[in-house]
This record gives sequence, C-alpha cells and structure tokens, in this order.
Amino acid sequence: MSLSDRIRLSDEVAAAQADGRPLVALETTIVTHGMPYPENVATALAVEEVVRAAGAVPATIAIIDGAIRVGLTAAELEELAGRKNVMKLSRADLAFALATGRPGATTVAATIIAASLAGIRVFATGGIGGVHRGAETSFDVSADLYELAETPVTVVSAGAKALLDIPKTLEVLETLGVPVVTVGQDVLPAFWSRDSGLPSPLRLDEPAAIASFLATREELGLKGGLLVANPVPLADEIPAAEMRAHIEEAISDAEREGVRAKAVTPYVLGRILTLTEGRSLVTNIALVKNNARLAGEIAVALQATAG
Ligand code: PSU
Repeated sequence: MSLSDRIRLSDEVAAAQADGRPLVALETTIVTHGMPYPENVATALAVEEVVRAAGAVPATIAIIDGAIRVGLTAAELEELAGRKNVMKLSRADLAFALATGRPGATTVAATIIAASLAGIRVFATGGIGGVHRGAETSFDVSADLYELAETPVTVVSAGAKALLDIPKTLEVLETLGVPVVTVGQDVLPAFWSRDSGLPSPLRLDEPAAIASFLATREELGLKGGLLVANPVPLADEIPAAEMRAHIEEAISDAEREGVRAKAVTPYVLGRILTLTEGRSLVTNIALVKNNARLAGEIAVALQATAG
C-alpha cells in the first residue's frame, strides 16, 4: 500500500488543499483520553467552528481502519469517542495502529507527523506533553518534545500541562532547538493558569510576526517546529496558587496507584477534574478554543506570507 492510500482527506480538507486555503490540524487524544464524554465530542466540534471563524479549515486527525484520517465527520468523532479500545498513539506506535487496523487517537507527536504528511503546517491543542515530575528516576519524557524538534509543524498550546516539570520541559526544548514563543505576555503560561512563574524564552504578539519568524527559520533551513504558548483568557483561568495543591494531590494519587507511562496524563487530568469539581474542564475547553482561534490566525498569516 502506498503512502497516499494511507492518508485519507475528508472532502472539506481535500477541497481546501486544492484551493490553497489555510488549514489547522487538530488532535484526538484530547477527545478519547483527555476529556469526559459528552464534553469531549462537543468541544472537538466547537473547536472546529472556531478554526472556521478564524478563516481556516479544521483537519481533525485520527487512525481509523488502517488509514490516517485527516478531517472527520461529526459521526466519526462520536464513534471514536464511544469506543473502548482506542490506542493513544505517538511516534512509536502510529504505524502499529495502521498495520493492525486498531483505532487510534493521535497525541501531539502523532498529530505533528500526520499533519506534516498531509502538508499542514499549523496545529492547535490544549497543552503539550513534556518532562514529568520525577523524570530523573522515571525517565518519563513525552515524545511530543522530540517530534517538535524533528518535524516542521507549529503547535499552538497553552504551554506545557502544569502537571509536568515545566522548568525541565523548557530545558529539553532548548536543548532540542525548539523555539518557545509566548503570545501577549513575558511569562510562560501553565495551561490552566496564565503564569507559570517562568520567563518565556521568546515573545511575539501578532500572528503575522509568528509567520515571519517561521519564514526566517525556513530560510535558514532549520528543521523542526515551533511551540506557541497562548495564555488561557483571564476570565477562564484557575490561578497557579490554587492549582498547585490539586496537581500535587493528583500526582501522589497516581504514584500510589502505580499509574505509569502513557496512563499518567489521562489519570492525573481525571483526578484534577474531580478535585476542582469540574472547573479544570471548563478551563481546558476555554483554552483549547483560544488556541484554535490563534492557530487559525497564524495559518491565515502564513498563507499571506507565502502568497
Ligand atoms: N491537551 C489537552 N488535553 C490532552 C492533551 C493535550 O488539553 O489530553 C494530550 C495530547 O495529545 C498530548 C498528550 O500529546 O496529552 C500528552 O500525553 P503524555 O503526557 O503521555 O505524553
């Protein structure tokens, strides 16, 4: 089977490609492993609308029936969310799901790969994976960081998830040569909170400035992507001081239960949802929509730069 048989574009995405319209990739691990039903499906559909309102075309990515699907119908999203055996796919097992026909949701790493194969340069998510707390003994470092270093896709996030070790995550990104650009403020955001307490390595406030930075990286032939950190809107944030205790409790629960590897992030997100009595989900939904809007604007700006 050839690569073009493995990648199946929806009609909307194929038409956008043919017309040269800007596209924004969206991931599905957030749907299957990041949020509860039915908010997960409702959010995925709402996020697509936000991308359209920004003037771009959404391309939600998943592995279904041995193909990389780029652009899903509402019914396909609903079906994926309802299945029990959906794999959480990264670089190591993306091809495994394709070869075996298992359904799979794409993490940031796998979505970057799929987006790049489909010629999509901008991708919106909630928060990337990174270096987990205690990584000095567990060695738990998300493959998202290495994929950002390898593959030229711009990932719009609200920072790294605050359950991670953010200083170590920044160190690894710097070592790998991944630029981290915060929008609208000097401090790096921390997913549910606007302030991580750490200065952002770089700052740019306008989509056009981000597009021009990307064009300059291309001129130099630098490989890899760019991480955009977009702070959650003030009205929707949960301040870091308030999140700290919830995050610590959720992580110690995960340790006590022996939760490891790929299961850690979904478990901790679920515990934090309970501990915040649902508020973390409201914030998560708001920040993903906010990222989708910015990603749409960057995709439009990139098109203008190229044109
Ligand atoms: N953003 C969210 N919720 C999520 C994720 C992102 O708001 O659940 C997912 C992404 O797919 C990311 C994954 O790649 O969490 C990180 O998982 P891990 O820490 O196991 O690498």
